[in-house]
Amino acid sequence: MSISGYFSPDFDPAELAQFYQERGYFVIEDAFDPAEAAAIRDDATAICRGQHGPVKGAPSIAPDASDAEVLSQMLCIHFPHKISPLMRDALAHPPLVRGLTSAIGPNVKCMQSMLFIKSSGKPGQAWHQDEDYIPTRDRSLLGAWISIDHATQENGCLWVIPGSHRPGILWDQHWHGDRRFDCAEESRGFPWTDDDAVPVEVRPGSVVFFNGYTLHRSLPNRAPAGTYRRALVNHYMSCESFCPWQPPAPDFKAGMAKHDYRDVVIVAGRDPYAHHGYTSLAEPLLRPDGRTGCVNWTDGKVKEYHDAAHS
Ligand SMILES: O=C(O)CCC(=O)C(=O)O
Repeated sequence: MSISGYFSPDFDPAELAQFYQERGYFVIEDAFDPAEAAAIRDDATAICRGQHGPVKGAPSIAPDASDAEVLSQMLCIHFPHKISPLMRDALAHPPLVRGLTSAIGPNVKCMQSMLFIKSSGKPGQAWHQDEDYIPTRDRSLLGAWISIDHATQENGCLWVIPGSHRPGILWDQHWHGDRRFDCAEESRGFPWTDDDAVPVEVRPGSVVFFNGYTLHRSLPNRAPAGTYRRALVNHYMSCESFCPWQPPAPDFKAGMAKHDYRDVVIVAGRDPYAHHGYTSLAEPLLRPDGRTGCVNWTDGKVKEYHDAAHS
């Protein structure tokens, strides 16, 4: 069995599934070839420029703005697959789907994509578990983090705590007040320390898969100006689980256990809830990055982060 969790695209599914069950993550190296990764990278810039249509919350972009100017104004665009045919195809890229079916089971659906554009100096994301945000009924949530640059410790690669998915506990989240990270809250109170974490450095085109209960974070991009750490992250779950996500109305409470979000793409197998129908609800939107409008940075809760790279 792979000790490091890095598998080639011709991996043995049983070996990969065993690693995933024990450690809560794995990597498929070169799941996208260099040309495919470069095409996603170019398309990411086109999305940021608004060339595929509007992105809610995004600033207006002057046609003569340089790529660097454009990319520096973005941190994370949610649902790029809604406007980009290439990002839509990437949801079901065959080597990626093999990884998903080995880890989740034969029937897999996708409910979300996110495009992270981490320019030099941009913050990371504090420790968290993705099932805090996207619940499943069978703990099947899995993030597929498609690297479109070389992700290194210097430019803010992903870090995971191996095995942290196994207790099946969602740890309490708190506002961190730490400028290394964006506005999302930090999970605390778990029995691991930063020393238990491993960096997941990957080449462009490689994919990091991690369970929805696996604690993970990323640090700021401290590489020189002009160095990006971009990733397309898609989230999947088993088709057998309802997707009790995105309540249909702000005051919707009754029936959450039966709620089944239907803006999903079936990427493998069959959907036992196909009779619930499918719909299009999500729109592409820009997430504020903590330097450009997060309320947490303006209400006195900020702990300054002293770091030469950020002073
Ligand atoms: O790419 C990053 O910096 C963080 C990604 C992440 O935490 C996630 O997709 O859940």
